[in-house]
Amino acid sequence: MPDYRLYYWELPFRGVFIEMFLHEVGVSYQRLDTSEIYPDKRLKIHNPGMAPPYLYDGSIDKTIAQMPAILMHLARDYDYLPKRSETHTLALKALLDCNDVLMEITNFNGMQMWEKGAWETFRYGRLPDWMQVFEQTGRAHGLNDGKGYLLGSTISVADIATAALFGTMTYSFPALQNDLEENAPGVAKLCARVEARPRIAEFLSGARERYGRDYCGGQIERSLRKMIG
Ligand SMILES: N[C@@H](CCC(=O)N[C@@H](CS)C(=O)NCC(=O)O)C(=O)O
Repeated sequence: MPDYRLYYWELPFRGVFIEMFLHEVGVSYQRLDTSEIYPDKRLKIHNPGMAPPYLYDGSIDKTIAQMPAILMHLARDYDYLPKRSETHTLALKALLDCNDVLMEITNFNGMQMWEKGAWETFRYGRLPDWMQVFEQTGRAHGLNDGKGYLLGSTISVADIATAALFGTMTYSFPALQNDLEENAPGVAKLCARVEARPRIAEFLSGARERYGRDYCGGQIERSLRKMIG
């Protein structure tokens, strides 16, 4: 049995990307408190990493940080990467795009709290553009309203990440569901299909019971909630 340990906060945010993937491929893992590594031991582990999430992989007896790197590692091991070099690269790009959206929606990981003007520029400018980036990527690879995946006819890590991004965001902030449906209708349906995959659905139902609509936590979540109303 593979030995994985995920160190993350008791929140969905970046952790849910890894948890959804681990459930999709049906491997078990332990979820551990970040304080076991972060911050005191972050330089003492193999492959030091600045901040959670961290994934320990017993098969290499090492720990990996950075959400996109963790997903690339798992996707390679479980054959969830597209085969062609362009779509393989686009899978990495999709993970990096997801992480950029997470950074932007939290105003650069909570560096500053949201204020109305800046929030509206993001919500009605960059966020719809991001949604369209995913939609156009999917359409270019055959995603339409009810079938297909982001990078072709087979599910890949990019689909799990896309659903972890927009599915979690719209669950935590239901008002953003309309934004997604207007700007990225194919992606909205893709998120619902990925979330309905049996192992993912079971995981999400437990996680949503545990965390409710919590998203990224802290003052930045309070600031986001104030903006979205
Ligand atoms: N780029 C990193 C970002 C890591 C990150 O910012 N983690 C947040 C939680 S999602 C954190 O704990 N930050 C505390 C810190 O940076 O000291 C990743 O994708 O994993």
